[in-house]
Amino acid sequence: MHPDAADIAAPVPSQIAALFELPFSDLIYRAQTMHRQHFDPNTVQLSTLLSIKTGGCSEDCGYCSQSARFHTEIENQPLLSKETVIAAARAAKARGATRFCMGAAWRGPKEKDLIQVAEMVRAVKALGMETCATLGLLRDGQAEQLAQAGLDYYNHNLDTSRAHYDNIVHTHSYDNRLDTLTKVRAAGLKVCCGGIMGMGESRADRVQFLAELAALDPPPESVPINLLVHIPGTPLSNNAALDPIEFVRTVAVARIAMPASFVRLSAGRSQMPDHLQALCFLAGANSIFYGDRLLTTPNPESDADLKLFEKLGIQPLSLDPMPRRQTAKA
Ligand code: SAM
Ligand code: DTB
Ligand code: SF4
Repeated sequence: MHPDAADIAAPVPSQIAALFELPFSDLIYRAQTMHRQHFDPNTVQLSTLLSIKTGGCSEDCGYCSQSARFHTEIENQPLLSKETVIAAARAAKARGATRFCMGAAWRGPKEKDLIQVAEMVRAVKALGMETCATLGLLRDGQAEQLAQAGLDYYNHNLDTSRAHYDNIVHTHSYDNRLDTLTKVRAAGLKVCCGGIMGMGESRADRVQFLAELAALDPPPESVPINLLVHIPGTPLSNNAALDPIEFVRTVAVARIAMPASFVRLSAGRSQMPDHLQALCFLAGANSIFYGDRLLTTPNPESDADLKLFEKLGIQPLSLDPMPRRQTAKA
């Protein structure tokens, strides 16, 4: 946990709602001021994703290309070999990523799967990278197995408000997700937990969603804010696009509500012009997914991201302990 996190009282929904209502410039000023109290404003953390098991998932999450219940265009892929995963992690490290996140299209891992994933985690950790996994719901003991293998972060998103969740997912519940987050914390892992904007939720849902995240004790160390990627064949494929200014507001409110957390500008960047991404960084986003693929959809090319960073004077975060003011401020 960031040392400041324990001192920060979680904002209640009415306070979060009031932030959303602020004039845009006032909101961005508040977010930027808060950001500068906790982080170097010109440093952004880079995580690379790899889908280690793709498609054929039993769940019915209405946004997802990988549910076996929807007719999408993805190719199913069983669990990758450890060698393939190591090669991808090495390449990510060579490009400058500090964290490698392994994602699997499971409701949750079976015991035999987890043994193999634990081996992958050990190998990626041995490369000197931070490790993250997103494998779905965990049973008792599984988070501990991952922790023992050297896992740093577990990604498990609440995705939206409790009230809206039931409109999007019917095969597991919000409480199932919270239960896995409790197990992850109890095992001593860092929590990566965020959501998807633009799933037809109201602003009140975004308020409740951010209040849920901020009330986790401690708040997640990493908060991915995804913009829905419209996947043909999924129930949400024809959803109206979220107003980009409302998306930036959501990033800014997340920054203020969880001042010591890394806020990741996540899925959806391929659809965002540079100036919209720049506004998100100004609003306090300080992490991205880096590499030309997310799980099943495209992400900006690394070269394009590095060019954008250069234009904005942004440095990638390094795990090297020496560089000045690169990590969260103590
Ligand atoms: N199966 C595991 C689970 O559901 O937790 C891990 C993989 S799942 C694909 C991880 C996260 O990816 C989801 O919780 C969601 O936030 C995000 N995601 C999936 N499809 C998306 C889409 N079309 N647009 C934006 N984010 C998406
Ligand atoms: C997260 O919040 N976003 C990532 C990661 N955690 C696993 C996944 C984004 C997926 C976007 C759609 C796809 O590529 O399938
Ligand atoms: Fe399965 Fe995860 Fe996709 Fe839901 S989000 S369908 S659990 S892969």
